Amino acid sequence: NNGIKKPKGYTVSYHANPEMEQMHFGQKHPMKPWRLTLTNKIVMAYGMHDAMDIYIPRAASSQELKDFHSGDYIDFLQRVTPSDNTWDPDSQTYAYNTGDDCPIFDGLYNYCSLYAGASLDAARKLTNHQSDIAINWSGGLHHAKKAEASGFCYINDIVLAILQLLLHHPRVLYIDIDVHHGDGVEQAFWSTDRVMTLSFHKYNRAEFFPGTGALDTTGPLNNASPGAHHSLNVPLHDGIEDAQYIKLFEDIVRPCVRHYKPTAIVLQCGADSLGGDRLGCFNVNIKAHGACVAFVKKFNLPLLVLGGGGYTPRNVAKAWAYETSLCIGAEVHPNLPAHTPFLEHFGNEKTLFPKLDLTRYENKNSRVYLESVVMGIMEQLRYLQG
Ligand code: TV7
Ligand code: CA
Ligand code: ZN
Repeated sequence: NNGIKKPKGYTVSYHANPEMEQMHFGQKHPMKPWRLTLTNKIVMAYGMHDAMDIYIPRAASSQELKDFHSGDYIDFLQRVTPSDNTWDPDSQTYAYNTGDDCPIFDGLYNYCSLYAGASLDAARKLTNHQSDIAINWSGGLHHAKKAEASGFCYINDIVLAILQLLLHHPRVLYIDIDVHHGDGVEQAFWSTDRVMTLSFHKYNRAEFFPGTGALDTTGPLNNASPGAHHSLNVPLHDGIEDAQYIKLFEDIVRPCVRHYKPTAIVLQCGADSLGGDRLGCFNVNIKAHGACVAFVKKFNLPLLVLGGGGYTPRNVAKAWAYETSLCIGAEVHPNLPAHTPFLEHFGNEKTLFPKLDLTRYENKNSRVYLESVVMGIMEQLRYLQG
């Protein structure tokens, strides 16, 4: 096992608690915490752990969770069990929007406090200057609201981590490449100019979850609110391809950094934007997904790297392992090491860059459409001057 040397001049930390990887949302549920085991196995098989500081973070305390979430919602998560009847006949819903997307399973509170604890630990390593890049693949659960679960997310670890960064940083840029709109983070920082949120996602108001994130949703409409023009959205159609996605990402992120001048960046790397994802509808390959991480790294700002969605576990694990290698600046061989555990799980594609199934979604993003999206974003950034 020939490990990888620590990068020169900067420190990368990796925050993972294996306790949460055994959790089950339910048989048919697309969210598989086990994808994190697969990710960590590939990372370790390459010897990448030798190049990073590895932490097994403690769970977040209920007090820490309440820094964003309402007390009654956290108390509910803490005491609820799968056998409780949380159906409310008056509102015809389950409590706090739990149900099919956000089931109540055994160990739910432990799961939530572990992934939130890992993001908080990662953020603190950045604020106390022990890390330059901190990675938590179990985090990135961007849909959770103050007092409500949503879209497989219960606790918004991203909001909690950004609140931690804001104790030391005047401006944080949040970038979200999950195929879904990062609505929970956008909503939490809607009326402040200390966080700029930028989400790339499939957008179709009626047909694709969560239905928000139009190009003209940019913050409070009242220009007197500090949050005006600080929520940016990049709505996309089915089937966007590598070259288009990379160019779009760079053409938008570059001016966002130039105009907003963040002092820290949080990057949510949801892997459901990969081609062949069970829930996603883009045609992005692992190299192109990783190119976004590499591009953000080049700004040399304190960087928090988080996971998110990703529903074809074998591809999720490869993408996040590859992105870990980009963070440490290591060139790794594309072939998975022969001693990688679960190697048989990858069939005959024992490489970091498998041929993804790009046949399911025709590309509906024209050059003209993408140019109009970039222009729409640039128009918002012009308000930031001065
Ligand atoms: C960050 N899509 C989360 C993305 C959250 C997407 C949804 C499902 C789904 C849920 C299941 C399931 C599913 C095959 C897919 C309007 C509904 C339709 C529940 C069945 N199979 C992230 C959330 C999205 C649950 N929800 O951004 C149990 O797909 O579209 C919806 C809402 C109502 C609820 N029903 C789905 O990636 C982590 N859910 C199988 C079993
Ligand atoms: Ca997104
Ligand atoms: Zn998603």
